Amino acid sequence: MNVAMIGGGFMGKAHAMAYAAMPMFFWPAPAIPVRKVVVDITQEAADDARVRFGFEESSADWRSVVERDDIDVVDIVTPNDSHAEIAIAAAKAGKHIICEKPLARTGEEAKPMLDAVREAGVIHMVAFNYRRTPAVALARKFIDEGRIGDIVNFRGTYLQDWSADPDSPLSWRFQKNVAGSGAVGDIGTHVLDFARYLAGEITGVYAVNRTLIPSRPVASGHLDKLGAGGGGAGAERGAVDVDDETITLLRFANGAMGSLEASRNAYGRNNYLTFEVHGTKGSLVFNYERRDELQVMFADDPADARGFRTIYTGAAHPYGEGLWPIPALGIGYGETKIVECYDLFKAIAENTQPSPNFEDGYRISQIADAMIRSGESGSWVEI
Ligand code: SOE
Repeated sequence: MNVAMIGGGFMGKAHAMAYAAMPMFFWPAPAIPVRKVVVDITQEAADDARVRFGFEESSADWRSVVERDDIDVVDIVTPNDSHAEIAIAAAKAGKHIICEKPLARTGEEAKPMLDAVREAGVIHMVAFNYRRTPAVALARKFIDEGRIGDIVNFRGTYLQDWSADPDSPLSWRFQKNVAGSGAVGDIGTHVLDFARYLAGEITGVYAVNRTLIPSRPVASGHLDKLGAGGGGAGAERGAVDVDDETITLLRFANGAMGSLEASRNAYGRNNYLTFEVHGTKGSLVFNYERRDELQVMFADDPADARGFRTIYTGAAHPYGEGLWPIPALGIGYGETKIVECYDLFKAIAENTQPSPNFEDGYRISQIADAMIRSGESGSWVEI
């Protein structure tokens, strides 16, 4: 199946690698992704991405590319402000779509995207890849099997430090008109995906948000270099108009309660995406920085052997049939994207909607909006 990838940056690298590697891991593959066309903002950048990421063609015009008859799948790996326009055009052209997270800048912007894919009857996916980590999928399996009973509490964090330096650049991720929100939309939404995946639907939020660093050096060029590439301390500074961090309380439809913390300014935390889920019969703990491991505690273990133990994921666990045969050989960011790619093409081949899809993306955008509103009003917001 021919893929048009719109965007050749950091996420483009991850997705291109997954298209190449997916059949090497999951064989027979549900379909072979063909890296047909890559699009970037200039022809020069697109040519560079074509050579680097192994695409057959390059273009600087996404509109004509998404309409091509020979394109089956449109992959949106651009900054958040262009997701809606590209997705709606791709849906109208009858293409299956994978879109990077968050689906859109706001729930209001995400809704017409959901309407468009529903109307077109295409397969759609939003790229919350971390639930594809085998240990996370294993946690879900244990929950589905009732191994920890009814869920009573979910605690999730996503802490990074790539923007902790006040002189790191004002990338698009700090501009509301491009990103929609800050830590809430960029990384808090990954925790929301975990929360919904493991503990069920979220019905209310109470958030405390703040912007810790109100201005940053203006970034040059269009590249998303995260913490690097700014003009440094002496450079012209621009205003940050999004949140830097959030602490949010969560209420779930099933009566569980929970919390979410997100910050990109937490020195020493790199990709500290964690959850702890407590049930009436046990607990599960995960930390992406140790992503081969799931900590489990089952309350029905003998009293003298109770406590957390560590399961290293491998062939016996979710996606084990395709990934590495020995536990602890090492799951990486790339593997989560390979599994995501596998699930997308499997869904296309079987004509079923994968999860998370645009419906989940829309719901998560609504919850993120509620977190921002709650932070402004200082009160609970029902969703
Ligand atoms: C930056 O915070 C970022 O690149 C996020 O946008 C990604 O979704 C996350 O997985 C890694 O960090």
